Amino acid sequence: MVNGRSPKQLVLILGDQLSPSIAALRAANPNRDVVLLAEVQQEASYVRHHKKKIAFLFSAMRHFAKELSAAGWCVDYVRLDDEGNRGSIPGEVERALIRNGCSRVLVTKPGEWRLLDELERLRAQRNFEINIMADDRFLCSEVAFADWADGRKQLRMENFYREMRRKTGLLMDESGKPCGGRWNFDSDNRKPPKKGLRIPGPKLFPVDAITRDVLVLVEDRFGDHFGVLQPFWFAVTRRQAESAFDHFIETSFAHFGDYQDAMLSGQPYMFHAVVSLYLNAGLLDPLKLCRRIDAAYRAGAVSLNAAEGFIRQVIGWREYVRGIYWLRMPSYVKENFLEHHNPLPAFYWTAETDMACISTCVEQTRDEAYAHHIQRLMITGNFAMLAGVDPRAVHEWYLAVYADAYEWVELPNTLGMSQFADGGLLGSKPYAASGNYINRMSDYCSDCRYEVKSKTGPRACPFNYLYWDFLDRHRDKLASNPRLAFPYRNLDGMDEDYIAALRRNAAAFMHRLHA
Ligand code: FAD
Ligand code: DLZ
Ligand code: SF4
Repeated sequence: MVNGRSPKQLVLILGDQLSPSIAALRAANPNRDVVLLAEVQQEASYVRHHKKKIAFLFSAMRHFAKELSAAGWCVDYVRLDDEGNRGSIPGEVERALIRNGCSRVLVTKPGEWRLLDELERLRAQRNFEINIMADDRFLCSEVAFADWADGRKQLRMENFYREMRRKTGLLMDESGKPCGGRWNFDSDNRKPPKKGLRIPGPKLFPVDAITRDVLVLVEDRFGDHFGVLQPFWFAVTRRQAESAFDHFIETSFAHFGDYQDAMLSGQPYMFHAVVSLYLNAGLLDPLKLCRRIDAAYRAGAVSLNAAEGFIRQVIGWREYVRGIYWLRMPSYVKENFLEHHNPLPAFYWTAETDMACISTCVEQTRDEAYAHHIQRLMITGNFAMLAGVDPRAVHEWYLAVYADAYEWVELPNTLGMSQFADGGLLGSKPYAASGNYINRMSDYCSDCRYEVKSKTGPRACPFNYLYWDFLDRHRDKLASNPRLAFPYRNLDGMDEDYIAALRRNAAAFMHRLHA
């Protein structure tokens, strides 16, 4: 207290905290405190983020600052090219404290362990008062997740998800049972793509003056980062993000469930919502979206399998991976259960490969900073695991290339779900698949140099021999997994000469890959 009044506080809002009701703003006083938003080199380059991701966040930050000012807050906004910008969040906090005559900092807990650690160090080194508040934009707090996990032999998303359904009442009937008598309709959500589907795609927004400035800045300062910057059409305000979600419900949601796992060349978005970047930056509220879907189901406007599929992703997977992240960091990022050490192939950056599925997904990632879940899991993720790529390199790629990527959500999805590097903590089996799966769920194979039906030989699909070689070389770690009993039975039924041919093909392919 200064002269009987509370001291002026600096309210730090990070680039993915663009929510007007975020904890630090709720605890602050607009008549006294100063809000700091800072564009800094370090956050834009600790991995070399996709140009579209940087432009999206800088523009959304600038728009959010304008909205806060209009709402009466005193906002101190630091642009990347402002003179004296120290290039890091701690550096800008120090400068802003002095500039604004503040004596303490209020911040909502960052979404990445790295930045939390930096703020805690700043507090210790400079003896600043930094009040780090829990991020309550999630349904399940870190403490509640740790309590849920405590004492369980196995963590499984499905059990966690059921608790979240009970907690929220989403898709629950009056007697406390799940609507439709089942918790999960995933088995209805695996339709292969049909030719001739009309796919509307996400809502595209025009570039305004704020975004135009940001695009010039990003091209100038991050021109050598991965990705194509224009055309740029992302929503950059809350209102736009809400209208992007309305557009999804009106145009795509009817097919969302059925074709959730389907992939088609030239159709990066299929019937997906394309809202993860808005949710993760704080422009959309996850529970509000789920309540709308729940209401639409109850009004008979959407099918149960679509509604349940969407709600499961948001209150199930999204919350579950965050729980795992904070439960297991900082050691989680180092896990490497399968002892994979190969470098990431160059085609993850260039798209130059004869494998049509990979080149399609990487080109799309380069152009849009987006790939849907099955493309991330079963194409680029699956290949990296079959090819024995170091999970840390895979993680850094995913963190850099997608507009929705922050470590709390990206790391468990990559390291746990897609690379099985946590040995089955997050999911019960490795998502490994041969070309057969890709052929069933996409049209990629029809335009590929390789033959998806061939298992060995120069034209054989690499996913085929790499898949069997993967199971063969990890027999000691994976054969006892009950969910892999079927493929191991198949492997055991193959004759030795055939297995030797698979191994030879895999070794030759890996040799060419790293030559
Ligand atoms: P939709 O398919 O329309 O789903 C609706 C919403 O559900 C999404 O917006 C998202 O918020 C949520 N959701 C769905 N699946 C997941 C999941 N597995 N984990 C968390 N939330 C989920 N998602 C991210 O938000 N950021 C990431 O950095 C990220 N990295 C991933 C890396 C890998 C290797 C894999 C396999 C998945 C990753 N995901 C990530 C999850 C998922 O791929 C994206 O959330 C989804 O593709 C976003 O597109 P959408 O908004 O169109 O989602
Ligand atoms: C991702 C990102 C980028 C590219 N730039 C900034 C920035 O300049 N300033 C900022 O406050 N936040 C940025 N972010 C988001 C942060 O990296 C994010 O808040 C942390 O990784 C924690 O999730
Ligand atoms: Fe991918 Fe194999 Fe199909 Fe080619 S044949 S697109 S490599 S799965």
